[in-house]
Amino acid sequence: DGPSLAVVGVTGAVGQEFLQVLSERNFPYRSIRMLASRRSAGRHLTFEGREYEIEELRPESFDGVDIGLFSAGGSISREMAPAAVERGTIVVDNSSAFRMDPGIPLVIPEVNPDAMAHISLRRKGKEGALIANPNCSTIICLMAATPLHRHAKVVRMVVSTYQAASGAGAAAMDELELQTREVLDGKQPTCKIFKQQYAFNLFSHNAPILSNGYNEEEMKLMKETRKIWNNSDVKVTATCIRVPVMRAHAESVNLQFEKPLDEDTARTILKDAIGVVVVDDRASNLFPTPLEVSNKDGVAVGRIRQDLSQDGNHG
Ligand code: 2RA
Repeated sequence: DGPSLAVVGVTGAVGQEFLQVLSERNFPYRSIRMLASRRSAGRHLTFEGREYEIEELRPESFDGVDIGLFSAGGSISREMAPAAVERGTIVVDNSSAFRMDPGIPLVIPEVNPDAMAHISLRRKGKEGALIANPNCSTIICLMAATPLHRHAKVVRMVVSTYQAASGAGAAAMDELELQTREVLDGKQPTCKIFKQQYAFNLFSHNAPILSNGYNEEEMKLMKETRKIWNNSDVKVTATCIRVPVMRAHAESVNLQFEKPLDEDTARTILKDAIGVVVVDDRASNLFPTPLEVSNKDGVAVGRIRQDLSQDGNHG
């Protein structure tokens, strides 16, 4: 008789991933409520051999719900997550709505589980709680960088991301496929999700650009890293790019440490890190690729090497 669940945004790309992972991990739920907007309410979906009716998301949806998994955008989370918490639900929110709230834990379970240690299902009086899930590009970066940080203290991190269509949702993945077919057929590509052609192209991430010249995606990575590492001094800068790949973001991460860290030690630390797989075959020139890691949980790390620009000899 495990916890009762609610999945908010169940028809979206992440909502579907929630169900996929719950099933893969044999999560011991007692019951699940499938919640979405009025547009999807009434439709049916089958999960683990049972048929469910998708219900319209309302505050009352959370009566008796132990855990609510949210991924329906920031405005829905801002509107509905507090109502769920009031009803005693532990909310895990995938949106950016509460990530930088000082009182809300921003958690990567493999990295900083202690930030949510005070929240337990066996809580007295069933008071609810809210846990914020970091942005995907932050998560994959810190899964690899944190074990190294804990060993040699990162003082500066420079990240370039190569983000897949999946980060922009199911409709963006559909548009990439459609455009690819259209371009190959010599037709004008349909550009609804992104203002420019995406197939056979790449562009600066579609998040709005701020007055400082960074886009919101880059600011998320920079701010969330400081919060998760509980270190406001670490220098972080990022450039986020959208690339024509269906799933799995890729990143280049350059780390400067306070203490010396040689390549072999870094490699050993990464090999031992939870949720990290080292794919670094120089002889065959084989390194992580999005196709290889799609639909897998681990973060694949390769091209591990000293930064020659830092140790005086320039190769
Ligand atoms: C993206 N990380 O890829 C953002 C949101 N999922 O667009």
